[in-house]
Formats: sequence, C-alpha cells, structure tokens
Amino acid sequence: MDIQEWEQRHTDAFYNVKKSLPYLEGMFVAYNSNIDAIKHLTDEDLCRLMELFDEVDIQKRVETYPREINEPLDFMARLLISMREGKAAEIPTHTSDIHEWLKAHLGFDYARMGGQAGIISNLLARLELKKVVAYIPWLSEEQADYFAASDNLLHPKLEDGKVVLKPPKEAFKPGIESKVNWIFEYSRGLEVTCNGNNFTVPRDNRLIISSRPKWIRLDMDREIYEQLESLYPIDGAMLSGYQMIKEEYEDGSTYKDYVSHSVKVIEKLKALNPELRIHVELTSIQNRVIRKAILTEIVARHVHSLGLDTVEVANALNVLGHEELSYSVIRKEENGITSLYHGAVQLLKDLSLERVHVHSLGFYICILAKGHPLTLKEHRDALLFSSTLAGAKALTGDIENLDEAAAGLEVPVSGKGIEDLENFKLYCVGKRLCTPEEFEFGYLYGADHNAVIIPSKVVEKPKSTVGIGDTISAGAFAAMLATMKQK
Ligand code: 8BR
Repeated sequence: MDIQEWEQRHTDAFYNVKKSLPYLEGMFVAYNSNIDAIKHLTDEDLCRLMELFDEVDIQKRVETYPREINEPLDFMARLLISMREGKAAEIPTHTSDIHEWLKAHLGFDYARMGGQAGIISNLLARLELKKVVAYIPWLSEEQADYFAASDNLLHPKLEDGKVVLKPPKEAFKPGIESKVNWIFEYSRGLEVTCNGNNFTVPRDNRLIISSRPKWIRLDMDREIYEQLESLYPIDGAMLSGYQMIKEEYEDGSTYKDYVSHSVKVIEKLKALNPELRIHVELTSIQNRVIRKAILTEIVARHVHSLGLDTVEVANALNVLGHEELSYSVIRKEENGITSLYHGAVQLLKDLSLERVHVHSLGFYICILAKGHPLTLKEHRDALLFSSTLAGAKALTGDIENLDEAAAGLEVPVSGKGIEDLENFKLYCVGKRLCTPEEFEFGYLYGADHNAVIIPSKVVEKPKSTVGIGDTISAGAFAAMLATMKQK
C-alpha cells in the first residue's frame, strides 16, 4: 500500500465530505452524557488524603477489596490497590455523596463532557451540521453547561404540555443531580506508605469512580415520545448508553421493560421518516445478559449501523455464540485482522445490519450489506473523513470547528496500520475477496457483503484518547448520511 496515496485520499475525502455535510437536515443523538472530573494525583494530594484517615483502617479496608464505593474509605482503599498494581480500574458508586466529599476534600484539575451521546452531540454541532438534537433523560443544570453553546445544538423541553427545542442550557430538568465520573490519574514512581507498608507505583494509570445513581433510567420521557415529530426534520439517529440498563430495579421493573421502550423509540423514529438511518455505538458491557439483550433485541433487525472497537467485536461475538472466533479476535495474533474481518461480517449477518464499522489503532474496517445506495468510494471517503477527525481529536484534545478538524490532515497515516493491512492483503487476494489492485483501493467483495478497509491517521503522542472512538463513528456515520442525501 502506498502511504502517500492514502494521505492524498484523506485530503480529497475531507473536502468532499465537507461539501456534503450541509445536505443533512438534522441528527438525533441520545441517551448518555455525564461530567468527567479529572484529577492528576501528586505526592502532596496523596499525603493530604492519607491524613484524613487512620492508616490501620485503610489497611483493613484494602483487605476487603470493596467492589463499590459507599464511603470515602472505600475510595481510599481502591486507590491504593490500583496504585500498588499500576492497574486501571473502574468502580461504581450509587449516590452523589462521594462526589460532594471529593469536591470538598480534593477538587479536580479540570472537567469535560463525558458519555457517548454527550461527546457525539458536541462533535456534530462543531462539524456545523444544520441541526443536532441531543436528548439526555437526566440533563441537569450543571451537565447542560458542558454542551457546545452553538445555535445548531438543541434539546427537547416540555413547555405547557408542548415539546419545543431549546439550547441545553434552557432545557435542563431543575433539581436533579449530576452524573459525575471522577478520573484519578497517577504517575509511575510515586512513593506510597500506608501502615508501615511501602511501595512504588509501577506504571502510569488511572482509577475511575463511575457515578451510577439508582434513579437513572435509560428511557424517554413520555411526552417527548408522544410528540417525537417536534424533533424533525432529522435524517439520522445515533443512539448509545444502553449499557446503563440494569437487569433489575428496586421498583420491580427489569431490563425487559427498558429494552422494549428502547425498541418502541427506534420504531417511532423510523415511522416518522422511513428514510432515516439509525446507528448504535457500542461500548464495553460487563453484564452478559444485558450485552446479549442489547445486541439481539435492540440492535438486531431494528437499527442499520453499528460502531465498535476490536474488544467489543470479540465481546459481542462471545455472547452471540461464536466463542472461537471471539478468542481469535482478542488474541490479536498474526491473523488477528483476518479474524476481526470475519467477526465483523458475522455481526452484520447475525444482527441483520446494513453496516458495521470497526475502528482499531491504525486501520478501520467497514462491512456493508449488498445493495447499499453508496459506492465503495463514497463509503471510503466517509471512513477517511473520520480518520482525519480522529487525528485532529488526538492532536488537540477537542475539535472546535470544521477548520480545526482539517488539522488532522497533518497527522501521518499509521505505518503500522499499513503493515497490518499488507499482511491482510495476502489473505484477501488468496481467498479471491479482491484482486491486488482492488485491495490497493481498500475494496473487498464478499459473496453476501462488500467491505472497505483503510489505514488511519495515528498521533504518536496524543493529548488525550478519550472519545476518539465516538468521534470516528459519528464522523463516518454523518459523512455517509450526508453523501446519501446529496445523491
Ligand atoms: P475506543 O475508545 O472505542 O476503544 O476507541 C478508541 C479508538 O481511538 C481506537 O480504535 C483508535 O482507532 C483511536 N485512537 C487511539 Br486509542 N489512539 C489514537 C491516536 N493516538 N491517534 C489516532 N487515533 C487513536
């Protein structure tokens, strides 16, 4: 593969897509957003924290290995465990008490928008789409501040029984708590002493305290559902956050209730515009019952497009009964990319999808059902556009507008990505999925599907990698829809 050629294709695709975006009337984005509060822990922070506790108590709590954070001592114990092993961890908390305690006793360095729907809404608004309608069932006043303040980003609000679209800052629900996730980063080499035991932090990593308030429901307010047409015109919907559905709730409801409500919303979105396309963005879902229900009951047959990373491909295959394929995707051996390709094709078939977009570090694969109205070149442009956005996001941490997104064009295409694809080429040509020439274009032709593969831009020292996956999926989906509208 000629790296220079792929650089040029990125540039051409970026400007092609930029011209198409104004053809989109609107995009609906739901359901999850939160606030990420980030704190880099220094020596002094750690000493200050330790002084708030009796070291014997900390030691005892470490031994119980708390699985959730109910009080500050649980936090302290899990922080020490994570630091001792240099291992990332994410631990839930079900009230906002720890948030208040951390604000009062430690504070954060900075805070930013978190959650897939929050990140995607802001990105699409900054890509200057005509209209982005975000819907977050738990939009608090504090959370509303993290949405881009631009005229094209709106949120439904109930006014005198009527649903109207307003900027998020005028559409929040008064009096509800904010969902704040705390991210504690720490560096290798930090010396820690607790109750006479010493250790040195072996590597940089982080501990996340994720907020899971018990009252949160992944659902749409009844009035908004009933007046969904007030959100239109929209051409597409990007839905995420289903991983927040729980198996059982204290009020006796179960995941089945929320799965069926979610499907009703999807059906209504499509009924109001039969041309509308729906994309679901997956993330890791620990609970296998929920993971399977999301895939087989919400995604399968109801949505058109799925976005996910390689780990999620493996996890999805696993609950769909393809254990062997799942393991070979996760093992990432020499033929890892071949397994990934087969895994993505399997998802397209099992879930009756039109499109499966897998992003990996250095390359993206998009599997397409036969008969899609766009050409493979147009799909390739959509992927290349999203690769440029990923480059810009990794470089700057955030994309403020379309002009700034062009900064991603300066990021080089990944040499490692090109190398991985070169290895995959041997397989594809051998299996007659394409000729060597077709592979150079990134086009594959299966018996019951087509596919596009591209090497992607990778920033060597990224400013941050949070939200890049969401950026890739949203950029490519919006680009694809805009091109469909333009045709
Ligand atoms: P998830 O968060 O869903 O895993 O997605 C992360 C994606 O970000 C990866 O699939 C990869 O394509 C992209 N990415 C990462 Br991680 N680091 C990057 C970097 N330095 N430059 C560009 N893209 C990156």
